[in-house]
Amino acid sequence: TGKEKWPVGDEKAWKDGIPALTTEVPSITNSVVHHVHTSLARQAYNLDNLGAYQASALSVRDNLLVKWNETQLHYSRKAPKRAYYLSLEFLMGRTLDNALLNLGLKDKYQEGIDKLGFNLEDLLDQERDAGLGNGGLGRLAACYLDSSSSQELPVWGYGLRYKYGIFQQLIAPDGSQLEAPDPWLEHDNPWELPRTDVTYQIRFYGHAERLDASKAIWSGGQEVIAMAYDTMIPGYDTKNTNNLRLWESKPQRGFDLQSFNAGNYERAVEASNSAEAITSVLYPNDHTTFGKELRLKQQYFWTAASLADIIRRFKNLGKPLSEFPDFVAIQLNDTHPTLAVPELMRILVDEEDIPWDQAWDIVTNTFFFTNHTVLPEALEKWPVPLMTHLLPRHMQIIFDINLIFLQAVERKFPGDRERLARMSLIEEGVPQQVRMANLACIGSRKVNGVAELHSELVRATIMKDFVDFYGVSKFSNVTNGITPRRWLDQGLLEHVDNPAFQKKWAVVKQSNKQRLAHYVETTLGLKVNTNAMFDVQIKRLHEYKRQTLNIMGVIHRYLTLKDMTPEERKKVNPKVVFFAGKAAPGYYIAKLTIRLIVNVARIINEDPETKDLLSLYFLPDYSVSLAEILIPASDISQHISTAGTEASGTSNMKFCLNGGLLVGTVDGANIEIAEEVGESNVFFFGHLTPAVEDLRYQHLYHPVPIEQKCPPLARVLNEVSAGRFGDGGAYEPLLNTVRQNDYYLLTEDFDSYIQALKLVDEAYQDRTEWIKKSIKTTAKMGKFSSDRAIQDYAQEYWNIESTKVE
Ligand code: B1H
Repeated sequence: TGKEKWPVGDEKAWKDGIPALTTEVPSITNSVVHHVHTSLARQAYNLDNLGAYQASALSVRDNLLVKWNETQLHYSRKAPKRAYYLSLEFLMGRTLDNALLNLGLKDKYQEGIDKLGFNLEDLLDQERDAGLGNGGLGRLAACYLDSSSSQELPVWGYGLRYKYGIFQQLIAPDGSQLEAPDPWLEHDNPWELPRTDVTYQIRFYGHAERLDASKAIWSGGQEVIAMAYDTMIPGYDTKNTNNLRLWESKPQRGFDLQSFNAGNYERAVEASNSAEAITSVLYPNDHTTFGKELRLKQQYFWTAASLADIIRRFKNLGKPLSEFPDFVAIQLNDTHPTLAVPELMRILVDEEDIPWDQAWDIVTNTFFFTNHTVLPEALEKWPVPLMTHLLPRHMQIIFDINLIFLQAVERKFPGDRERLARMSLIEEGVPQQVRMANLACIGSRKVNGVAELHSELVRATIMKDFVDFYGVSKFSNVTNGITPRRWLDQGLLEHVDNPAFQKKWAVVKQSNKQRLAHYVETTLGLKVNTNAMFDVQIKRLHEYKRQTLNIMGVIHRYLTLKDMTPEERKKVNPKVVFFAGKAAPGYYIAKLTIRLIVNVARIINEDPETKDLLSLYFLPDYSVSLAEILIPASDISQHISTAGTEASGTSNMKFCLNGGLLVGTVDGANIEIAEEVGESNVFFFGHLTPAVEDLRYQHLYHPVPIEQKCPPLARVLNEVSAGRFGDGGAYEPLLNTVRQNDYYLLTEDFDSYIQALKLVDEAYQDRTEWIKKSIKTTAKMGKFSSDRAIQDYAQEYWNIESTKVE
């Protein structure tokens, strides 16, 4: 309204007191020194890089807060429809560098910090990654926040403030992965604003008593407090600065007083422990569900707190709840926040007295659901007994939703019992289970996949019955994107054929390779040949992503080199292969793959006959920050999932944006990348999605021994078995996944994979052609900006408009 009353005192005094932006070098140095003295209580003589980083971060934070405050005021005055992105993961990485870039103040701060006798790059390196995510799904959420601010869209993120993010990966002497906790909040986090005044009480357990056919009262049980922490999300070249709100769990104030009164101090402390446990750690099982009560608690705690916050904000508008979907859109990032569907029903029906059908109407016009994988092991199901125990009222609501829904299905497809069983929210069995993807689908206005092929597979497989029921228009596609701010590391073109430009391009690539080589030397103490082709595969370790295919290819290359005469070797182009990625702590085969890679590296990097031509590095503890070093340094990167298994992939986009070419299968967003950059600039291989099912069937019922099916791969496996890379027996379980059954079809794709790598070698021989390919690739990547993706969501799904802060 612009007519807020000044709460106290003199309006002018308030207005004059609003801090201004700090944008010039003298005021920047002043503000950094100010923070050294007042916030850190230190001085020039006892300031190290960490302290200087903290003071600089606080100075930048002051700038962000000026914009953040203006943005929030502007949004509440304008009251536009808002969108909320609910994600259990936000893989933000570091903030300072990105904030400086988006504020347009990097040069000024560099200069200011220089004046104070520090080096900005060293300070940037002091920051810990915010690793609140597993991989692509969490990083996507972070890119979407960046784009929402940059596109001046009123979007907030909601997630959990895990005390420990994704584990730190260490490599044991025998080459296997060890996990250590990630205490990322050990030093104060300058980027978060604790909101001790923004809290909600969240109930668990207890009992639900029905009042009539739809309404009930949920009471008793245990309550914990959700407290908000806000993180500023700056946009690029705009004032708009959105908010990411993360919840921390805390024990109820005066928790379990009875125990205290009875003198049972230990029980009281236990209650406080269990409340704090909820947000203590990120679950590291990417693509697999674990069925643990604590995970379900996380999901409810987060969705309930977020909804309470969203509803409170909506109510401030003074509108009736029937208009909720006109002012609020909520995106469900995978099925993890699906409890928001029954939770909103509970609030509307039980607390707001809205009739069931009207409430359902509000719910199904508010939510939107993104699916990120069709792999069956990733589809979330929760045991009915667990849900009944933890969330008795939600379980009732889910049964009620199910009953009404199945009646509608029955009317449309009379007598089709099997269809009803497939579409039910409840999977029969001992115990019964709640199918979260079905619940997310029927509770949402629209459902989308994350690349064209994937969205097609969603329609054809996991959501087929729902497409029959609702019609196809509810199911569409938004191809993923990445923010060019964080992931584009070099300038642009127009000058593909300009030799001077090509030369500059090559120089940039070369210096990026040197930066990576420097990193490897300082962290692992190993020297990297920067004159070689850099070949990179970095992603979570997973059988479907086929790091195994890559390492088998490396061994094959090594054996081929060993077979050559010295004369023949002279014609070979040197190559360095990099791997990085974490394995879920309980994923045995994935961990064994890491161990094999590390031990193969030890042997071949020491072989005097071949080490100048082929070397191999496994870089521990992959993270956003490490990706920022690896990606710009690549000549070629590998995205080699079995066709139909990788929903999209987003690192493929980051590599191509940085002029790295791609060797990959016809899968996920690889397909759309090739459409954009031209197929001649992508190295495709392998069977296509429609063939996969048949091949798996053949493997199961008409197996052919690997010696017959793929002799070169059989040879590789035999060398590993025979102990050429250390303890052969250790790898048998991994090798057997290929020898027996071969679910991910390595034996089917190995030959064409080796062929594709050969084409890569040949193309790399003609360096000018290669550079042209590289330039063209970067130039054609516009489609994969998350700005485009977020505009798709804003227009086709959320119906929100940009709300610029002037
Ligand atoms: C993706 C996940 C995922 N798909 C369950 N599914 C998780 C599933 O903790 N969990 O339970 C965590 C993560 N992650 C990835 O999403 C896809 O594999 C990529 O292909 C895609 O690019 C990315 C973003 O859409």
